[in-house]
Formats: sequence, C-alpha cells, structure tokens
Amino acid sequence: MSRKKLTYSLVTIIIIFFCLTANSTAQPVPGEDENIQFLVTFGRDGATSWGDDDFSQTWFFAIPKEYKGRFYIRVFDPDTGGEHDEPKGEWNTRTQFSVYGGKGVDPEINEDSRGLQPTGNYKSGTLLASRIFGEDRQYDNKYYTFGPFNPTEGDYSEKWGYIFKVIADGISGDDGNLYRYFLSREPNNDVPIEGANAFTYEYTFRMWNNTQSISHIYPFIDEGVIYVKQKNFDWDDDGTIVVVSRVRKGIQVPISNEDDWVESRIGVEPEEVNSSLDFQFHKKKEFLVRNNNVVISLENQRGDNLKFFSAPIGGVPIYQPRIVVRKVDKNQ
Ligand SMILES: [Ca+2]
Ligand SMILES: [Ca+2]
Ligand SMILES: [Ca+2]
Ligand SMILES: [Ca+2]
Repeated sequence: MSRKKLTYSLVTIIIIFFCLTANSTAQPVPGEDENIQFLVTFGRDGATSWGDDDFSQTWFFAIPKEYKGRFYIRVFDPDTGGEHDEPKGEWNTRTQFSVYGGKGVDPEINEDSRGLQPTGNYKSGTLLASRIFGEDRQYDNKYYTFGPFNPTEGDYSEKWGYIFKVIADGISGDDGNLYRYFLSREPNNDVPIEGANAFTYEYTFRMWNNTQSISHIYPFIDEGVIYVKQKNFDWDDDGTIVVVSRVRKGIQVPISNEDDWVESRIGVEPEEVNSSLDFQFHKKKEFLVRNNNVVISLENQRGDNLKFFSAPIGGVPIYQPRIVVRKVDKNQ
C-alpha cells in the first residue's frame, strides 16, 4: 500500500471510530449535546409574540429493531404552573400529550404526520395513550410516565426501526408550558435504550436566561441536498444564529425579532452530505433577553423538511481546517 493510500485509510478509520464513539444517548429530549433546558408549547389562546407560532409540537421516537423490551415515554413538568412555566395572568393553560403508534405515523410516508402545522391529518396513526394537564402540583417539577409500550406497537420503518409520535397540543389558555421528554426502559428512572433516537421537523424551545449560553440543534443532511432553507421565528433579536460543520467554521444566518419569521438559504458543501450541521444559538452578550422562546425549521431545495435529531447522527460536527495530504516522493 502506498503511503498516500495508507494515510487515507488511517484517516477513514479514525473518522469511523469517532462516528461510533460519538453516538451519545438520544433519550433526553432536548438531547445531551444541545444545551437546551426545555421545549415549550403555549395554550392556543396565547399570543404568538411570546414565541410559539402554532401552540403544538410534534416529536418522534425511533426504537431500534434489535430492542425487544418494553419502554416508557416520560414527560418532565407536564403541568403548566408552579416551577419552570411561563405565566400570563392566572394559570389556565391545558396541554394534551398524546402518544401514537401503528401505520400512518412514519413522517417519511405521511407528510401531515410531521406536524409542522397542527392541521390536516397530523394526528395520524393509532392513539396509544393521552392525558391532559393543567395546573397540577402532583406533576409540577416531576415526571409523568406514559407506557409501557412494546416496540412493535410503533410504525415500522426499515431505516429508523419502530417509530412513535408524541404530540403536545396547547388546547386552551394563554400560558407557556415548558417540559421535556425522556425515552426510558424503566417507568421511574431515566434508563436509555442503546441506539434509539428522537427527532422533530419544527423545534420550539426556550433559550437559557444566561447571556453566556450557546444552544445547539443538529439537522441531518441527506444525500441529494444542495441547499437548505432555514426559517426562524420570534428570535427577539437575541444575539446570533451560526451554522457550523466539519468544513464550515461558522456562518451567521439572518435572525427574526418579534413575532416574525425570517428565512434564508444556506448552500450545502459536498463534505456536509450524510452528516449533521450544528445550528448554534448564541445569546446576546450586552444584556439579557429574558424568556426567549424560538421556533426553527429547515427544508431542502425540493421543499422537504429536514429532521433535527436529539443525538446528532455521526456525532457533533467539529470544524476541521482541511487536512492537506502531502505526496511523498520516495526518489527524493
Ligand atoms: Ca410546572
Ligand atoms: Ca393565563
Ligand atoms: Ca410545564
Ligand atoms: Ca422569542
């Protein structure tokens, strides 16, 4: 083997090694690498200027086909009241959490299922469990656990395994419900399932109340993507949104301010295909923008929405200045 080939092989081995070891657990939603404290969904009587465009949020959990055990979907702080939540007047928001399985859930087959807007047949699939929470001390700063479920109750996909959908609908009121999920093997503890992942097509989350913080989300760039169109909503002119990848040190994208959408196109480099991008949300440093809720979605040049994975596929992309492989002439 020539030295050049050997160098390429070693680089390939190192990259594969990092891809395998970088598979952090996907079970907390928001994920471990994202540095996002909470998802947020307002009651449907809320004002969109508070940062939720449609009062509904859809997430998917993918259970690998090898996993045969039962599992649970745990919701932390499902109530709206007490700790963590965002009041407007008295607490009156009621949120319905619903778990769906069976045929019709797979969002690659059924576009309505993606839940970008809570319209059409976005509740497709078989309803497995549902519960409505208002202000409820029993579940304030605590978990409520859905399940147990069997993986085969999900919608089977060759690519992703058994897919389950969880929709949070703000069915009444005007306060913001902050919450998060954990996909667990056990009902009363957070015990991850090896190889599981979670994803959404429209991410609505709360930024930290800390001017030093940087949050991340990780869309996966499929084969054939030439550019992506990013759309962000109600960013409150809070700092910057920057895109980083293995070959991109960081480009700033246009940001929204108050109750508005801003969109832009980002060209995709060939080296970025089949890997994740790192969308970084840098808080404004000069002063604190409080309680900033933000919505983001992406689509490719064909208008197909991209998935944001709670555990980035291939690991967190780290910018690497291009490696130059020098040809060594043995005759010298
Ligand atoms: Ca609460
Ligand atoms: Ca209220
Ligand atoms: Ca809550
Ligand atoms: Ca906002």
